[in-house]
Amino acid sequence: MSIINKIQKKINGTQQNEWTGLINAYKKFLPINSKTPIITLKEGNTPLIRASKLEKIIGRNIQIFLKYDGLNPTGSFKDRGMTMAISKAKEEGSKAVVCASTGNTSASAAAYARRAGLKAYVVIPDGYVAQGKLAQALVYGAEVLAIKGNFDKALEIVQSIANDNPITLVNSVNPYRLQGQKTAAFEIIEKLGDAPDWLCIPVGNGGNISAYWMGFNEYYNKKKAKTLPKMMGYQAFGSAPLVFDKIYESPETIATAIRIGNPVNWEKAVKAKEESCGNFEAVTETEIIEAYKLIGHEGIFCEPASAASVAGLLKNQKELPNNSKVVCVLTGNGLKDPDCAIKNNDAIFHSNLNPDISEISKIMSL
Ligand code: AN7
Repeated sequence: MSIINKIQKKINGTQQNEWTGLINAYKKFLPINSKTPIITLKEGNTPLIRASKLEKIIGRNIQIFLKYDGLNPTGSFKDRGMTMAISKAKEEGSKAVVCASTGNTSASAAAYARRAGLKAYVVIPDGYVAQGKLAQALVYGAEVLAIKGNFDKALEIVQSIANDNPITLVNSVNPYRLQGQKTAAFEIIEKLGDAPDWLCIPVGNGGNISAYWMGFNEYYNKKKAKTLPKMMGYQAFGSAPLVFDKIYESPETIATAIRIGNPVNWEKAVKAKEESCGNFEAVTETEIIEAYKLIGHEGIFCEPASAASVAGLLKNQKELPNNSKVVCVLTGNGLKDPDCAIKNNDAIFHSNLNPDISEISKIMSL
């Protein structure tokens, strides 16, 4: 780059190596063209964090990394897919988008639609969306339609509406969503120098596991990775259609993000599991909360659905050879679901104290 260019870039406020979002970073791998308006909040490039306490528990020289996708702009991995879906909707001249959501998709769709100047309608299961996610959808200015029914019903409704009306569906049936989400696999390979042995991931609709598998395969085929990981997908026991190969009419779990009884990417998720010689497994509510707390001990706060990845790893650890490398995907930020955090922790909380130095210092046993 010439001196003039460098100075120009400084003046424009963009440093040479500044991260400008995953579409800019992975243009070559994404279905965009010179006319695509890039709608971005600089999503992607999330940290891969070594989990030393978990490594101590599992032992056998197994390396564990947490892909903290809860650090995306709206606090979940959905932003990876949404930057693509909304950019393409804008390119295609759409004026409005719609989605069904357990919460994170609605937060992300609302933010990116707002930025693009599109109207967003989000259909959610009334009473089953975590507070933080609902707050986001409202602040980003979506129109929220809460139904007396679960996510699966909401999806059925929005699919039908999007079929018959000029409105873009931004659930993971929209192929651009998975295209954007596959970039998380690229980032992992770039950081580790190869794919891990296992990729542990929570599964709801099966979109993300399919996107990761696509990403790992693309880098493998381009010789940017020497190996492919086993895809290990985890669902909550009360909501485990892929594990037990049956539709759940009334899915239930504390991990409301993955409270999904009839995954729309069913076949793709099964294909990812089978081609990779991976596994689907159900984890209990207790196992999810235990993992949630252990992740907290690493100094990392994720939402309960995300903790299913670590719960699953702990459950399946005996199948891991010594010296393996594992990545657990933390799909959403813990701040999304403060109710769960306040009800499920081992912290000591003294309330109703007098504002008195000696009383307070006594409690601190100083
Ligand atoms: C934190 O927001 O389906 O298997 O509507 O929010 O790709 O569905 C959320 C899903 C995992 C499951 N972790 O991913 C929605 C929604 C978190 C999530 C999943 C979701 P998929």
